[in-house]
Amino acid sequence: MPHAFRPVLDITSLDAATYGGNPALKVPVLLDADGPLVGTENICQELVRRSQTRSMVVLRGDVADRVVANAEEMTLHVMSAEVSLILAQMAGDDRLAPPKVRRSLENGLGYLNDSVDRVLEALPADRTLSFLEVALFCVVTHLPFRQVLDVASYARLKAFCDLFGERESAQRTEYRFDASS
Ligand SMILES: N[C@@H](CCC(=O)N[C@@H](CS)C(=O)NCC(=O)O)C(=O)O
Repeated sequence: MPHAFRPVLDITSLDAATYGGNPALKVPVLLDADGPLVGTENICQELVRRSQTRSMVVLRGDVADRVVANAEEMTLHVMSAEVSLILAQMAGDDRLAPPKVRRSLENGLGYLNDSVDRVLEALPADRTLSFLEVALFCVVTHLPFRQVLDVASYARLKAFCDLFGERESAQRTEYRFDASS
């Protein structure tokens, strides 16, 4: 479907208009004729609805197995802890974040490293894509990209990322900083 990507170049902006009208001052936001749709999962659900590939995609909560549910929660926790650390870093001092934030991020990654193989086995074998795998790949590769954490010691997660990173979609969407011109 035709679309355009509009980066937010100043993530410290206090103007909701900078974020497509998101009052939480966050990205991503999907803007279409119906107005803004905020939140990554909402946007994923909308894209899956439009693409009519629901049966091939595993969204959060689709799998009852607790190992998957815990990994979904832990992945989102690691993401949000990373955002807190980045915001503190941007404020000039990452010690501004309570020590618990970094510890819980490392604990979460350790948990995911230990469980990732069981998690992948518990996902439906005929899936094309899962929210969990995309989110996990994104956060594990984003941590070193933003120099928040060296993830080299999380060997199972690295193996997962190496494999998932072979997908054309992953290779075409590597992280980069957008510039205004
Ligand atoms: N629950 C939201 C979280 C969004 C989020 O934390 N986005 C980050 C991406 S970098 C952000 O906008 N950070 C800037 C901030 O929190 O000020 C979602 O899933 O979309």
